[in-house]
Amino acid sequence: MSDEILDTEIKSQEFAKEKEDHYDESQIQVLEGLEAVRKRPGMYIGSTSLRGLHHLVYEIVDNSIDEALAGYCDTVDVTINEDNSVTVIDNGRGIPVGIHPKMGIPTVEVVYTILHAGGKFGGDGYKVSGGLHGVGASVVNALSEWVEVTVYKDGKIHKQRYERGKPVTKLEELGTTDKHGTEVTFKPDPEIFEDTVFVTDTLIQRLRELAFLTRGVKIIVTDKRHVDEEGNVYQKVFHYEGGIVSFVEYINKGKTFLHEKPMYFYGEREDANVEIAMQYTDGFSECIYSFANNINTLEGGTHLMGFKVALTKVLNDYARKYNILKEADKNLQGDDVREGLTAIISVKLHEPEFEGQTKTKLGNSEIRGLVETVMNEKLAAYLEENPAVSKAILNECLTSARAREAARKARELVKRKSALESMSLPGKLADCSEKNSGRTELYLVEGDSAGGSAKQGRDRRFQAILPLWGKMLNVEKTRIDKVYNNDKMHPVITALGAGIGPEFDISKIRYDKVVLMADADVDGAHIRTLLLTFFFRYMRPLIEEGHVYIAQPPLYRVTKGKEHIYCNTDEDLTVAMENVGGEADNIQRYKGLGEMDPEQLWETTMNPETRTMLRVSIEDAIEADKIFSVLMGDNVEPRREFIQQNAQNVINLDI
Ligand code: 1YM
Repeated sequence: MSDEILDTEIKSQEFAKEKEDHYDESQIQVLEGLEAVRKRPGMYIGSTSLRGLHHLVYEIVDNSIDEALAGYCDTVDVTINEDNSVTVIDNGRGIPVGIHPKMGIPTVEVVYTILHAGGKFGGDGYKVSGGLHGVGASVVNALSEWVEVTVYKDGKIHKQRYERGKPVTKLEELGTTDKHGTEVTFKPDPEIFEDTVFVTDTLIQRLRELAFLTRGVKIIVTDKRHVDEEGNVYQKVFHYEGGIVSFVEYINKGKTFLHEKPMYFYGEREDANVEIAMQYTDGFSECIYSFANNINTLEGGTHLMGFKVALTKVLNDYARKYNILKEADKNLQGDDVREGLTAIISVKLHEPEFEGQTKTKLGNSEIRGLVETVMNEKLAAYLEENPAVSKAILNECLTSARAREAARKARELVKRKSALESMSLPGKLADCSEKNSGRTELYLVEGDSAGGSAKQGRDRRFQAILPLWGKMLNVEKTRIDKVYNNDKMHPVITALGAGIGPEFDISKIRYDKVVLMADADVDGAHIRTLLLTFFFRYMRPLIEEGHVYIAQPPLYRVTKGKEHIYCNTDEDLTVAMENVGGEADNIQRYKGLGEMDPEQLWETTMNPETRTMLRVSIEDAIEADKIFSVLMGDNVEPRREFIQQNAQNVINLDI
């Protein structure tokens, strides 16, 4: 079992082999190891922000998932306790408690106190750690105020407690049990983390993803901090017998598909395996997500490359063979065969190499061949066996190819026209005088009248205004050629000057910030959602790199004598009323931007010194993708469900 591997991992640290004394020399070195983690936590968990905080949970859960992958555990229970500690329980073999031959202390203590010893040495299973993951239990221990580990194994219960990485009790035998498994509770150290309050949604999303990626494992998430009026504790259970097939079905809920069941392909080599699930929809966006050892490879890599290359080849070969593509026709391109496709590619391999800016790009070259082989064989066979489906898919691909050709022509026409007219910026744009200063801002403003106020109120050196009017296009239901020619979208595209879709080039954007400024009511929210959908589908890097903002015009103005206080929320209003001292002279509720004069608009919403703006970010692209298609797509039923489920979260329907 693991002792052997533990040995090799620990060897380099050359510990003295003393069995009796708990605090011998080796232990001192151990504690120095964890001290290093406390000094530079970022090196081990990426950051000490919320992201790092949640990472602690994933680190412990990963050990349970490894145990599940090794075939010994099928249930993982994650509980956020009232005090913001977290308990993770699995029903696996339990961490070994016997004295470690090299270290002379119980193996569980080795796992929790020696840096890197808690890594993945999961028997016959694949090493499922990589990137930031897998730094292990000892890192969580080092960064926690306290940790308690309880092991149920061989009929006995053992427990040990640590504080800031150091054991404060010996491993104690507490009694007998017929259970087996490991239970760990830890409380993140407020000396280390900026914020120690877990965000339920963040944990839920990752744990759901893990349940999809680990077929058959039941992950139960309980948040004891959230109890409803009837006294029920918040709980969610994720258990998917379909694995990544269920994942695709989950993403595609609310879409119309071209074939009933997602396709599923599996293949393996000695030290790696690949799973692919995919389903075509009649939509226009491409939702392809790749994972390596359960880590979302946001920057793609060799597995994704293999998938894309093989997909294009297999579909072209089939289309040629059955004369769907005629001799004179050009081959289908990658974009054509991926339109409307939802796919999950999940690979497991022994020693993943993660590259790229965020270390989420898989570098192992051998994986590309494996994925290509699996696709070439299995997808080709699927197409042969399901001719009706194949025909429907290729039809969509051909339509997509034609639309792309039409879009290319439309773009060329626009380019030529603008070259002739020399003025290519939209007529309604009030541009700023500075160019590319790194602080320029483009305000997209709802309605001509608010646009007028914004034009007068702005600082024209660096703030540009583009008024938008009428009904915006819902891009979720439109193909790229129509988007390009649309009279509502076209000004936005040309004002930004960086193209759209596959040709979008972030380095060309003419403004550093794009600010959506709409009324704080339902119509304003609709316009914001339409614009965000557009940016998400056609200019995603703009959001990913943090250029998109939402202006926060005030909801109220409280006047007392000559003093005005602007409030963005009802809570602010309550505070303001308390602070003015005595009755306020006047409380104005703003229904729209139009009610503010240019000076007020500047002061409250546009002046960088005094305004608040929300920066739009994509925490979870998969979830965002799903929500956009549910909210803006064709099918009404999932939208109704979404609204019913989320209505209780809406505090102020006017926002
Ligand atoms: C709530 C956290 O840590 N579960 C867990 C961890 C281990 C085992 C089982 C395990 C692994 C092996 C053999 C093996 C670990 N053991 C070790 C080490 N849940 C949680 N469940 N027996 C039990 O890998 O061969 C490290 S993790 F090193 F002690 F074997």
